[in-house]
Amino acid sequence: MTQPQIGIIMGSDSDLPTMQAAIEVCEQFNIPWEVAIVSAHRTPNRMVEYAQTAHKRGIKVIIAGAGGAAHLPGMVASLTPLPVVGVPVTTRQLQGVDSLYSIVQMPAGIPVATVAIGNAKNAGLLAIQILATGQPELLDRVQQYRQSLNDSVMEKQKRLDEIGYQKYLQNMGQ
Ligand code: RP5
Repeated sequence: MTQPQIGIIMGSDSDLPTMQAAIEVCEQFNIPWEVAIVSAHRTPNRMVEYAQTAHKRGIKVIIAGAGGAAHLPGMVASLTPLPVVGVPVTTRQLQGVDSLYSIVQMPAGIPVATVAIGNAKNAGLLAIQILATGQPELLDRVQQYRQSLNDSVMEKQKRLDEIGYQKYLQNMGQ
């Protein structure tokens, strides 16, 4: 089994459908990952253990997702020298604004790189880009990914020019 380089953790299994997108990015770039349920409130000792040992096990970046009183990313950041990417998970009552505010407002000295509410895909990409600073081959693949985004927009423009905006909207189901 290859040593995981990206650790993906979340406060509850109810966060997994959101965090799945980060796992998929790791798989897309063929970077070994691990996933764990680590709750700041329900398993505080496990959180401390995970955060203090991750770098010793070869993890290079931690992605931490949590919702509501989302203390996991910040607390993990306080316990690890690794970069931590925080994912605010959408909540029913406050739509994830609570999670965002909990994660993003870190005190100076202990940063968490916070992505948009529910955007675990960007968390995965950010983790890949952090890794890629020390891996030229991975950096090339990030460039290729960016080129594919560019190509897909240009394809859409071509189709828009060909069929016009009304048909384009119909094809979009609007
Ligand atoms: C947080 O509480 C978790 O990150 C999750 O987003 C939220 C709700 O957890 P469950 O009650 O669904 O386990 O700690």
